[in-house]
Amino acid sequence: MKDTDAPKLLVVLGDQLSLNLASLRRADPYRDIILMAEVSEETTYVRHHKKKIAFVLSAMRHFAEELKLYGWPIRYVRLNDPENTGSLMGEIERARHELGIKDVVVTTPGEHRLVAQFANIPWLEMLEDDRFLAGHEDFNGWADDRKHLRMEYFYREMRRKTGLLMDGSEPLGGQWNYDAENRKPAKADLFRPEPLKFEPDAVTRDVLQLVEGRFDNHFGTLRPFWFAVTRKNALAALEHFVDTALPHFGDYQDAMLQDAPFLYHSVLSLYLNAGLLHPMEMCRRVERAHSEGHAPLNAAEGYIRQIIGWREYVRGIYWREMPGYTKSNYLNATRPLPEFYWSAMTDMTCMAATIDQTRDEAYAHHIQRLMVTGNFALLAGIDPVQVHEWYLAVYADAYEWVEAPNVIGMSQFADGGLLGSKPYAASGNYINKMSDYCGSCRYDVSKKTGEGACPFNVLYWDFLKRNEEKLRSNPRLGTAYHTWDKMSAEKQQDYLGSAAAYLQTLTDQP
Ligand code: FAD
Ligand code: DLZ
Ligand code: SF4
Repeated sequence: MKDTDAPKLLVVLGDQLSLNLASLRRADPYRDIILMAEVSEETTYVRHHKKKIAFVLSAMRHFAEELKLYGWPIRYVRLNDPENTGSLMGEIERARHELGIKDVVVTTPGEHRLVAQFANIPWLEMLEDDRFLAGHEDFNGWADDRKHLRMEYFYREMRRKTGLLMDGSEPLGGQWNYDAENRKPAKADLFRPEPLKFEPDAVTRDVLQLVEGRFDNHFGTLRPFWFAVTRKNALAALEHFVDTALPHFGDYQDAMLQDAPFLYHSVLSLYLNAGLLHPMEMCRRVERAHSEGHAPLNAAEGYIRQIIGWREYVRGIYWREMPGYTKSNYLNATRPLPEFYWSAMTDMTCMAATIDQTRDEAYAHHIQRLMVTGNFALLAGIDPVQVHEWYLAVYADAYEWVEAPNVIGMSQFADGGLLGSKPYAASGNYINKMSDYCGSCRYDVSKKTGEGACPFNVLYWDFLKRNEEKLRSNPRLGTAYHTWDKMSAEKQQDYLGSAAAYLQTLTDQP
């Protein structure tokens, strides 16, 4: 029998930095002890971007200080502590032993990898992570009796459930989704707001030194480091986004400009995923901006949809499909990830710009992730496991529960269409329409085949032909296959030959 009055060890992970965390709500500060541990297993299970490690460790240290101010007893283990065992499990065991505590409580981790480690241990209790708006039961209840799990229908349920942008039982403005208004290409003279940037304080400066010393061989530029590492500053970043960028968020959501890495995006995902912001408070703030006349409906609806729709939906898919999901490879893609995903050494301006920016900021916005680096990997037939590991490493907001469905499902179609109804495959024409990349590219976006043709053009048709058996029956690709069928055999051969020559250059690379 459990002694309910015995002290407990409450473990708080690096992406659980929320005062309203389930395990903290359950705890008694006069009896229990919080454990937070910086451990090499978490900092190296993929070679995370240096900025991501610095963000998580500094935010953990600030959060521990905040908890101390509230009077919580804390055992905080630093990465360089000589006794550090290097893993969360090791640190839990060590704390239990040294403190003489039997029972451990943790809010369920966001990644299956850790849940598997923590499962079936009699003295370890995992509480549901209720910082999300749809629990597993809610999602499964919605998904169980459906043939197709389409985000749009899940999103409508979430609008009803939360009451966000609702007019009684109807969506505000009469439409659920204003995406059709959100496809404006970027103009060169567009005003470009920047996210709110913060000077590193003494705690962050210490962490930066640690990261410089220990993770020099990881991808990414560490300085300048400007992320918020406290809830107070993350809230300031939210206010800044609402003031400066939200009104145009919808209009230019899909646009890309070479020297504007953030455009009208919020750059808040890293704070939200680490627990410094709560999804509902962000959505309420955006809803208020609309009701006060500061942001149009297409912007507010578009933003809220990303959070209560896409974010919750991908999490639901992840937990429904794990553990097998991250190994999915529906299209049997096997090509190794080209080295230029790390070096940015490629003549394709769109790829070089997105990868350069990823290296410098640990950030790229959705369309860059989906339609540039993701699209290229899909068209070139890169092994989805390698693509998944790249995305998990390089972005400051990357945790497997949100990254894997976006990569394996949305971007690589490796789940065979469970998440998206068709592959996000596009030729150079799409990138040219939505960006200013092509003007300064060595490749010619208007050239379809042969020397100097845009690789996206060449690979697009090769991708469709290569995967014909699996994709031809997809109704959303009917027009594309119809166009292919109408091409002369000579033209088709021209495409396939050009693609083979281009793909050979990838194979020949070191
Ligand atoms: P904004 O454009 O300002 O959007 C607002 C918020 O909506 C984001 O902060 C985010 O919390 C949420 N959101 C938007 N789209 C999605 C989505 N598709 N799935 C989940 N949440 C979404 N998001 C991550 O948080 N972590 C990842 O590791 C991640 N990997 C991705 C990989 C690929 C291949 C793709 C296509 C998308 C990925 N996304 C990921 C989703 C999305 O690209 C990022 O959430 C977004 O770019 C973060 O920047 P932002 O805060 O400026 O977002
Ligand atoms: C991402 C990360 C990193 C880099 N380091 C730590 C750490 O040292 N200690 C910790 O508790 N958490 C860290 N995290 C976040 C975890 O990896 C995250 O909690 C799991 O992946 C579950 O989502
Ligand atoms: Fe990218 Fe092709 Fe445009 Fe070059 S021409 S920037 S490769 S889409």
